[in-house]
Amino acid sequence: MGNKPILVSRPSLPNLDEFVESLKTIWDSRWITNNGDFHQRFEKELAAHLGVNYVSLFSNGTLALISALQTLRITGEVITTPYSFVATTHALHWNGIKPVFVDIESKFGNIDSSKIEAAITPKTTAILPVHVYGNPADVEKIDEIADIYGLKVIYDAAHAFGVKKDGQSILNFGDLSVLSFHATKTFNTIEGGAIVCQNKKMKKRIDYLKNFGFANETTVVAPGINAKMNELQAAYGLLQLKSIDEHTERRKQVADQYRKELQGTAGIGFLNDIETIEHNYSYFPIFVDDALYSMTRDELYFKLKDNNIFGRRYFYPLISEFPSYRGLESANPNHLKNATRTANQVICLPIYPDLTSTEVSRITDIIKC
Ligand code: T4K
Repeated sequence: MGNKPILVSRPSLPNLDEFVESLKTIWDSRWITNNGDFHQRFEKELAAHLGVNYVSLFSNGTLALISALQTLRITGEVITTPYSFVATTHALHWNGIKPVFVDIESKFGNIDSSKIEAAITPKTTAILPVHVYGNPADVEKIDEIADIYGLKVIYDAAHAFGVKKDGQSILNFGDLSVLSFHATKTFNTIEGGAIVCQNKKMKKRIDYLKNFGFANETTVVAPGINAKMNELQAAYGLLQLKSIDEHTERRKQVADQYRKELQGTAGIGFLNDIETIEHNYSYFPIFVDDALYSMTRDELYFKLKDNNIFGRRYFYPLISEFPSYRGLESANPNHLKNATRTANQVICLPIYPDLTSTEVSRITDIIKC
């Protein structure tokens, strides 16, 4: 019992009876995908919940990212961060775009906005920052740079479901924001994702692109892809909206307990809440400084594993270190010092709504001794 495996995340599921009711409706209707009733309702309710104008649902976050770049016809070079999940850069690669990596700031792990201008070339068309762990990137500065240089901004908001800055959704910054609803995310539709946009015209283009480019039965306006969310997942997502606030509150309690119990442990750093931000507590990263802590990050990571605690080193290695990207000039680690250090220090500890306080203490006890 004491040694039960604890994974980094555990998906929250909707009420099964309610989901079965939705399934019965779908079974009766025989409408199982392609912009059905549940899909349309979920888009509307999600937009209202998030406080955004328009949501286009996708089958996953990666296809949403790839399609967001297509939507804005991004080409050439795009400035991005190496400190993310590989999907961020892969989306550029799948569009034939050259990623240009810029270092992160060392406080929250987001792209360092003060280094973006130096990376702009005549080929730069856009900036693709990530709100890492749900902490907002420097949106005002990034949007200002984009305005000055005539660049587009697509935020990879895969971690930022429900995050608000000064009471406003973080998804309203930039041209487009992309969400992931993967099983491991704060809000899941098993697999899934979305693009958030500001106006109807843009939504129309996004919706064409995720459905092969069809504008009507006989008109294909662009070489689109098939990235539609089906009715079962949309119905599941609608039910998930009922419990998301309660789950976020429970995640906050877990994060607070971690902070309380790890406070003062030499060599273990963590992120604190920012006053102006409504957080979603999607991840709980700790940063191991082995000059001050009794062991290296990897020694702690494997010690936790030996105790059946499966944290994850999100995001190690850096994307810029993978074979597909390490040959790029901007992948030179000398220019990515903060990112390299952070990737070598991080462990994301388990966090999910039903992680018990006893389990949190079991984890912190191992870290503290
Ligand atoms: N941009 C960013 C910044 C992202 O973080 C991601 C995805 C994307 C874009 C792309 O979005 P999607 O196309 O995925 O919608 C996981 C997720 O698969 C991935 O969605 C996520 N980021 C990434 C950070 O984490 P892995 O390779 O670590 O997954 P895996 O299978 O090792 O699972 C992680 C942990 O969760 C394990 O301990 C097991 C546990 N788990 C997993 C699943 C699937 C469960 O307990 N139940 C489950 O059903 O990538």
